[in-house]
Amino acid sequence: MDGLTSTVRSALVFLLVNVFVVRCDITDGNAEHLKREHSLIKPYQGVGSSPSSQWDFSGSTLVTSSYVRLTPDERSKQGSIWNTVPCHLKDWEMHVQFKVHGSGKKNLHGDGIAIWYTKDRLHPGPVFSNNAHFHGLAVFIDTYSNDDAADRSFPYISAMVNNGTVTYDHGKDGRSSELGGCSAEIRNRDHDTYLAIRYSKGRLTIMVDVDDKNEWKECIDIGGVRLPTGYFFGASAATGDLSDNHDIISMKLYQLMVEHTAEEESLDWTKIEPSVSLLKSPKDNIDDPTGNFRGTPLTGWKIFLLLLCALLGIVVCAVVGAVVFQKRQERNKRFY
Ligand SMILES: [Ca+2]
Repeated sequence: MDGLTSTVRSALVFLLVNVFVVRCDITDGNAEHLKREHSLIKPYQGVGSSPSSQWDFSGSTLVTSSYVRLTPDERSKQGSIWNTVPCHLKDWEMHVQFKVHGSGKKNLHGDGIAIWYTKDRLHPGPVFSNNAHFHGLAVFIDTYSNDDAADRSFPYISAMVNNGTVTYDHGKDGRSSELGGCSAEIRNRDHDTYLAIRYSKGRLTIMVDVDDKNEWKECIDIGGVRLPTGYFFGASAATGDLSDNHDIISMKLYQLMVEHTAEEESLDWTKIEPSVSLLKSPKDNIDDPTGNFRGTPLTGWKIFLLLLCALLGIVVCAVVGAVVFQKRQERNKRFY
């Protein structure tokens, strides 16, 4: 019995180690790969004020030593902050720590934050205070449901890739152009809230960490996304009739160490046109209440994780069974 228990125990340890290794792979938070020139970190020294500054801002944005407030909790404010250094990394992961808070009651607050990776910077417009016909990637943290008929819960996080030809439909919360999304309770939380955007080998993955559990939860994961190098990272926010404080605490960009083929390396990545080779038209998302792309094939690590979970389940059952069996044996001994 003891032999069996120790075997089960070592199997469990082995599996847990594997889970840990897989998790490390999902969230690359390796400080060595942090790119300072694309990161916005407390206390934001020199932001906006010096010619050598790597970030500048416009509109209602207020930079303090502990947060960057894109808008205060007041009506009709628009603010943004932009990296001045174009990003030439092919594979990257951006971690955004943010805080949305205000005095408005449920559903009486707005509009949210957008995180950008775009060709143009500081280009004001109607989409969370930025240009509607942008080139590149936008991730929206939309706190107000403009569409009365929406069958989803807000705040809602969604992503959009644009080559300048598509207009974000504010009245429909960008539903017709979104690539996927998820609901996330991010407002007026007592703890820190995070969003991660990973772009690697044509795969866009968006994860959230908003429940104070220090773990990423997948929000969007799609392949076939093409984004060039040489674009700019930024963040913007807007308030309308309803408002909130929209604060960015940090934006940390990590380089992902990924190998590319010689053919890929020889391309001029700055010439890539932003696009998504969709399995279905984004307009079909209207029929999909979750806004997720079903039908994307399971990738290697997903299958591995699923198998691992199944294995873990079996092992846990075996351990519990063994313990119950042992307890019963002991009780039986006491009786006789
Ligand atoms: Ca909205």
